[in-house]
Amino acid sequence: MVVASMAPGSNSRGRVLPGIPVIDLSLDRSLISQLIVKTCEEFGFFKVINHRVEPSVSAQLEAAGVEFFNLPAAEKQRAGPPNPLGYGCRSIGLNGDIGDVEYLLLPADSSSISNRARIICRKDPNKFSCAVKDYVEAIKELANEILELIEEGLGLGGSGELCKLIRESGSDSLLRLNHYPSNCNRNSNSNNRKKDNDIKSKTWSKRKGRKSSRIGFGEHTDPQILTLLRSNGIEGLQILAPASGVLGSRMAWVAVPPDPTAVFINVGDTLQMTNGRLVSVRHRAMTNYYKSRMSMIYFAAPDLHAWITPLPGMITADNPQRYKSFTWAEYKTAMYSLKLGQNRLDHFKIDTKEGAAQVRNQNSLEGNHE
Ligand SMILES: O=C(O)CCC(=O)C(=O)O
Repeated sequence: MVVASMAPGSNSRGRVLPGIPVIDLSLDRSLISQLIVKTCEEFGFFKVINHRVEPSVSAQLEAAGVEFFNLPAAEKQRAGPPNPLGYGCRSIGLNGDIGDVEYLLLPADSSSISNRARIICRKDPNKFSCAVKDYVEAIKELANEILELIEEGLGLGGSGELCKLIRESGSDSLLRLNHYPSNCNRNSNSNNRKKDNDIKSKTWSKRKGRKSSRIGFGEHTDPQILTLLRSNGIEGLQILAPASGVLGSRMAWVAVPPDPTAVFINVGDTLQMTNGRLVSVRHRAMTNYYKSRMSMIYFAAPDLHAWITPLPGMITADNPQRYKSFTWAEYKTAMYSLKLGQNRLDHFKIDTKEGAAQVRNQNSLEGNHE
């Protein structure tokens, strides 16, 4: 595997893996498709370099995001509340999760973007909507490319099974801009002090010898198929991974070194269409004491009615069906009923005996057709 060289060890914001898996998209296709599947099996996470998302396109969206988050609070609130799309501050989801973050959750289809832009950026909605559309177009291409590579690495050839889920016109994909204000800025604002102290008592963690960071976005897995994240050069993202980088070793929070030129990829819950072969990664984001961080995240999701069911060849006698099939709408309903950190896939788990019986039935049906 192509692995970034990094000094092993740990820092106060999470351990540092000997190497975050890095996939260089300029390398041979058959090699990278194997590497991607391997890293998705082990970590559910990797970073891609030499991708085709132009730096100018990312910079344009980052600038639009910064301009929005710099607006006075009352102006930003006009784009909220997030129900579920729109501007949100501190509250994440519907079940009382709180983080030190403000965000804009946006639709990824062109006409909805234009409509939203009129509320989000009254000064120049056209500029805002162009920045979002250009980025979405580029990052969606990258999502397609990664899913094609995953299909190839899984031996599904050019079946297009995964890609078609996000390509369809009714795809429920989203774009999220997260802004994590620095703690020192926040602390200097006396209006925020009371709220700060409430959050602090829950999330502030004191560590020796340095200014602490806080939970910006609590631990969770992403429900969608694939997540593509790009952030500015400030650290904050952490993944739960084998501490020593070796599968089977103790799990620990691992700090992901920031790289604004790269795109970070998370396997989402819905890739359980691989029957547990690819794992969705638990992750969280911490704030930085001195500098604010901004991330731009594309969640590639299917149509609400899409049926999420194991891909061909993923169910075998040794690996009976692990999860019930579900529609994306059903999965979202389950997600909205749970707290951020709860394991949603557990709600769709099949008892293994039931799964084995399904394989036997399937085999005997296939036998009857021969
Ligand atoms: O902002 C980040 O780095 C991670 C945020 C995240 O996990 C999310 O928005 O689902």
